[in-house]
Amino acid sequence: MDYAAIELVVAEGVAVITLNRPEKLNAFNALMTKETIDALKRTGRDHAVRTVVITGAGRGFSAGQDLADVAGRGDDFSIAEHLRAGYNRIVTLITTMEKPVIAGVNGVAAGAGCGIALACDLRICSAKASFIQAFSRVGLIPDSGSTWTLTRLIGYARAYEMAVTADRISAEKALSWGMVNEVVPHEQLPEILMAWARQLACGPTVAYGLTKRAMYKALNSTLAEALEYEAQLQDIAGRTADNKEGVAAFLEKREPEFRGE
Ligand code: LHQ
Repeated sequence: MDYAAIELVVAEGVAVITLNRPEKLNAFNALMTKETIDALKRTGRDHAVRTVVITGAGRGFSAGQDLADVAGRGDDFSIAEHLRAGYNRIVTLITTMEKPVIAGVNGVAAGAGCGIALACDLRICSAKASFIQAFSRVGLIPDSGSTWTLTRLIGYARAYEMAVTADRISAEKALSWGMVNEVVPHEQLPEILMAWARQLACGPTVAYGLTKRAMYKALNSTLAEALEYEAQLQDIAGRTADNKEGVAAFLEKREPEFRGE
């Protein structure tokens, strides 16, 4: 599709958004931010898309904010507005999209690039991937949701350590800390990433989306509230064609053919 700073390819129920400024390690300039928001809205709305993949072209996933793009802005430049109009929308679109979003972390994910990878539902990483909460290197605090996602994923002490040291965390360490789902040999990342994506795209999409909604709500609720919300959402899942198909397939001892409905 006609983007300049990203690529969007949709096939077999999978949308792949590739951040595409490899010469700048896919740092986010204004155009890339605008196009990423547009692609996430488009893929979120498209019922033919049942899984979204976000990855990077070249040797990086994303180096976060393009610092050259904001360096020349005057005193009236508001970082708060920049975040609200850009990264906050990207993170909200990813986390509220009722289908799985997978980060294919092909290389370094720094600053807001790290935040965006952390906002995805799953992270499948190349052995060459790394994560840097680079913000403190430029005198800033973690943004793009990192204070929320990282503390929940790896706990306060490790999250704070990453923030104040801005050290590069290797893929292996990220795996041992529970930040990522799988680390694979670099050359095999595209193939393994697409295998994950295609498998999820053949799944019960409504249930996957409701699972995401329920788990996000559960992160900030009591057990009693979570039990009640599960009951409400299970009522919805239980009315889907995919629920009927799943049960029928089990009883008939065959593989289910989910349609995402
Ligand atoms: C870059 C960048 C980059 C521009 C690599 N910008 N060119 C929100 C609101 C408003 C303001 C500010 O920020 C934020 C949120 C944030 O994201 S703050 C954090 C911003 N990101 C960083 O501070 C990371 C900066 N980059 C790095 O520290 C390194 O590039 C890492 C460690 C990611 C990778 O290092 P190397 O593998 O050694 O690559 P490199 O540094 O040689 O970069 C390759 C090229 O990419 C290079 O360009 P050049 O023309 O010299 O070849 C870099 O200048 C460019 N690049 N990151 N964020």
